[in-house]
This record gives sequence, structure tokens and C-alpha cells, in this order.
Amino acid sequence: MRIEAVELVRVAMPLVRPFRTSFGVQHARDVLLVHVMTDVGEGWGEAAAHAEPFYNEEFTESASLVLERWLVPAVLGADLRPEDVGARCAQVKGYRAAKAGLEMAVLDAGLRADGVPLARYLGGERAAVDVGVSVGITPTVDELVEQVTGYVADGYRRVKLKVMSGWDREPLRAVRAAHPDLALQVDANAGYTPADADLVASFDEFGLLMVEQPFAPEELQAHADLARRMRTPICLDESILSTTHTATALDLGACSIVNIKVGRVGGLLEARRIHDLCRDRGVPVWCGGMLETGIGRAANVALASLPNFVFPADLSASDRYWRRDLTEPFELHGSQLRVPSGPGLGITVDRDALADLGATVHTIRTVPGASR
Ligand code: NPQ
Ligand code: MG
Repeated sequence: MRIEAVELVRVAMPLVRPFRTSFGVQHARDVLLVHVMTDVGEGWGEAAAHAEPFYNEEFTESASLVLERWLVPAVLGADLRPEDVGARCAQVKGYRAAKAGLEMAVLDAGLRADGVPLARYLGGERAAVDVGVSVGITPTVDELVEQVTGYVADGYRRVKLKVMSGWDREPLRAVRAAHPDLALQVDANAGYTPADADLVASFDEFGLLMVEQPFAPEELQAHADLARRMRTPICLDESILSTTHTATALDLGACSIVNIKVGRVGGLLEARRIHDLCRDRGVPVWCGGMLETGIGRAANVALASLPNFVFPADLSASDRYWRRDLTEPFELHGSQLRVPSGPGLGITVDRDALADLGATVHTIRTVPGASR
């Protein structure tokens, strides 16, 4: 297929409630969408970067700039398959959310033209995926318990609590007391240091499914040391940027569960390769989330339908994030989201919602007659 034009669409999406983690509080998402126009039709992708470089180095403005200056020119006017996008973008180091958004859009266009749903293309085997909810840090422990109880009433059967120093054992004790049998896990977003290992190891008493990314991304050995002294499995998020990072972390014993996020690893195809590597090594994975709109969520749900995604995904219904999503809303059915069955991402982008939210569009086109 030939890439004829690319639109970078930017839209501020207010969250239904603020989302606080050890790296800061988000009141709205600075959403960056990639819309490709090709000779076989259009496609959409989401570059799930954070507004600020607090989760990782990338941030929305930087992702947009890198797309405009290097990634889009690397595919514009070219006759390519979606599987070629990664290699064309490889000269750019990092900026994995930007690359993921571009690859997603080209995949959506190609699969739509072929009439193939993304989940089927990726090798998904389920029509619906188990999902959980990620609960941010709240002003008080009572508010946390209230939020968790509300989500459990909605149908979520797995809850992830964000923790940080000063917000860990006390909220954990309270949530555990209120919900003794709830599947519960925690995520520190790299907020502890190896000097906090005793404290983190003490979370064993709360009967957690896993502890996610207690230390900095590069602290693989410290994670391995912690894993050896904890009963609770360690899961890595920020440390895992590629199949190579995954293999190294597993060789070291730094984790026994892997969180796969499309925007963190550079795209759906690298995400699938990490899934396959983990499957071959008997390591369970689950699909992380970055508060995506319905566009990125559709891709995540398709990915999470692959067989080695064994823990519930960090993908909730649209109404947990947005008053109005950019697609038809994802709804909870029991504790599951349905995998879209239409071609490509299987969603329709709501252009009226984009307009009402004040989306801005930057269009990048080929020069007529030029080819590469
Ligand atoms: C995590 N996600 O597992 C993240 C944190 C997070 C649902 O807890 C843009 C880029 C938005 C990165 C929102 C959840 C993000 C983001 C949340 C990361 O660590
Ligand atoms: Mg995480």
C-alpha cells in the first residue's frame, strides 16, 4: 500500500477523575492520534505518550515532533506493508509511542482493506478479554476504599493500586480488609529505591497477585534480588522496552510476569514478539494501559486476546476514563471487554467528538509525482 498523507491529530481529553501515580497527577490526557491516508483507504493509530516526561523520556509534544520530522517522512510516498514500518523507523532511537501510533495506523488501513480484524491478524483466540482497573492515589484512604468498592460493584474483579512511599501499607491494609478475596496488585511506577527493599518485601502479607515495577527501569539486578526474597511475583513495566530487554530481565530473574504496553515497546508487532518470547519461556504476560482513547484501547483489546495474556488487562470500560470517547464506547460485560470483530481496529472514529473537543490537525502530504 502507498502512504499518501498523514494527519497528526492532537486533542485534550479531560479524565472523569484525576489519576495520581508516584510520577504525578493527570487531570486530562494530551492525546496524539495518527491518521494515515493510503491508496487502499484510511487507518487510525494512537501514540500513547504522556503529556510530560514523567513516566518515561517520551512526551506527547516530542512524539508529535519526531513523527512530523522523521517518522512520517520515512513512510510517506512509500509502497509498503505494515510489517515494514518498524524497519523504516529504526533509525530513530526511542520514541516508541510515536512509532507505535504510526505502525498501528498503517496496520489499521491495511487490515481494513483486506477485511481482517486486528485480533485475528495478531493470532488472538478469544472473543472477549478479562479486564481490571487501575486505581490512582487518592486524598484519603477512605476515598480509595470507596473507589475500589465502586469498581468492584461495576464488575471489575481485579484491582491495581498505585503505591508510593507514604502511600502503601496503610491503603493496602484498608483495601484488603474491605475486600478479603479481591484479586489485588500494586504498581509503584519505579517510585522506590533498592534501599526500600524491606518495605516492598513486606507487601507479601497482603496476598497480592504481583508487585509492578518497584524500582527504576535500569535496576534489573535490584529487582532480581527482591524477587528472590519475596513470595509475591515481580512484574516489570518501565524496564521492558523490547524483546531484548525482556530476554535480559528474564535471564536475570528480575521478573516472572511481564506487562506489555504497545506504546512502551514501539508497536503491536514488537508487543506480539514479546508475547511469543514469554510464551516460549513459560512466562505469563498481561496487557498494560496508558489511559488510551477507544482507538488505542481497540488495539490493546485485540492484543490481549492472544493466548499468553493470562492476567486481566489494565483496560477498563470507556466510562472509567471519559465522559465521551472518540469511538463507540467500550462497555463492561461482566468483567470483560469484547474484542472488536470488524476489520482493522474494528472501531469508527467519531469526528464530531474530535471537533467538539477542539482537536487540531497537522497534515503531512507527499509532493505530487514524487516517489521513494
Ligand atoms: C502503568 N498505567 O501501568 C500505567 C501508568 C500510566 C493504567 O496504571 C500516557 C503514557 C499515559 C503513560 C497513564 C496504568 C499514561 C502512562 C498511566 C502511564 O504504570
Ligand atoms: Mg505500570
